[in-house]
Amino acid sequence: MSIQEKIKAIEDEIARTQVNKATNRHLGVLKARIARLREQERERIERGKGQVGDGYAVRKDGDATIVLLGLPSVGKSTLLNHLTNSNSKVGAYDFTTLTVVPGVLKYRGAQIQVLDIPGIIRGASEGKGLGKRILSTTRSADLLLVIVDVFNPGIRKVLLDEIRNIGIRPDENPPNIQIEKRGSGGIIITDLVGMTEMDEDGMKEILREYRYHNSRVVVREDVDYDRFVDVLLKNTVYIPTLTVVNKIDMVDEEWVEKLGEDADYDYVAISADNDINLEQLKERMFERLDLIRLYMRPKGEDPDFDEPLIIRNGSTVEDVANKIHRDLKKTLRFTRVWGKSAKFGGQKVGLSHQPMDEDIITFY
Ligand SMILES: Nc1nc2c(ncn2[C@@H]2O[C@H](COP(=O)(O)OP(=O)(O)O)[C@@H](O)[C@H]2O)c(=O)[nH]1
Ligand SMILES: [Mg+2]
Repeated sequence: MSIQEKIKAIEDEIARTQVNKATNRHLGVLKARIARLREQERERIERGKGQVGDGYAVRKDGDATIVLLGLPSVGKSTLLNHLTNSNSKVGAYDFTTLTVVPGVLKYRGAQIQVLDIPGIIRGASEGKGLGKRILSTTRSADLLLVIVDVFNPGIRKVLLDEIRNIGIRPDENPPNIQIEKRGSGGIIITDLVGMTEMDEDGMKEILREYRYHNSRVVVREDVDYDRFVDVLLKNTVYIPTLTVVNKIDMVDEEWVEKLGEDADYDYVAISADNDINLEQLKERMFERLDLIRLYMRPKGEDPDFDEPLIIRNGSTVEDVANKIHRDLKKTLRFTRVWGKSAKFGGQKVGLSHQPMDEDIITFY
């Protein structure tokens, strides 16, 4: 039986099983099995040779990487061309984009790599037709732009479900559960939250499924079996998304209003072709990426306000030093900070200090 057939067989069993309190655990175990098979399939693809139509390898470049996701003809190439320096082919027919097309968006001093990825959608759930580079490029994105058009915003849910199948958890944080493999002693579970979604026997069954016969588990968050399995999978990645509704030029105001009433999610309504709301989109992308700008001030000189250093919010002075030069930390005596994160201008801070947006920094 191929991996696909095994998955299908388990899915059939799930479909036959009534969902209730009594079957909850069994369903959890079945889903855990599927997740494990899917991961094996991904690993097989990523280990294997690239497939035809795979595109070329795109190096992760710039301060952050954004991947565009959407059905053919929603306007991904158009958006890429209008946001970046790219010159991607736009077609009124499907599948004009056959390779991964990169572009660079310069915004607030940041260089943001934007990638138009073909074919991710149809192939994803079937586990076929999806090249390993497309797979790994998508999984390493810092932000996924989910693009739908005004006529079919409902497809957003389908897109999000598809990327879940390749191990991406859109807009989720990793569950707060620690699992430690040990040499002996069986499975020891410490429940610090009073679990309501799982029970210890169910967890143990799943842990054995994943070869954690001896392990110590500390539960600090009340999650269900699906999210527990995410912790066991080696390759789960947690990526924020931003939904973009394109082609608003094709409908009237009433339609746009109705869209807003129906949507239970946050989105930016644009027209890529007519440059409507693209500035707002850039701002929201920057915000979702959670990047901050730092101005470096060489000793005794003025800060460099032209070229900020771009770094993830929550990064430390140590991260900043490493981004500038690998060896900088060795010769660094101390650091001074001006701005929002400083108690007073020119405060001396240590390596673990977290600068904030538009701080000025001097390394000594
Ligand atoms: N009216 C309108 N048409 C658009 C817009 N954005 C893209 N299109 C058109 O939609 C078609 C498909 O666009 P394309 O960028 O190739 O879509 P892709 O397959 O997702 O890359 C082309 O004919 C575009 O000109 C828009 O904002 N408004
Ligand atoms: Mg295209």
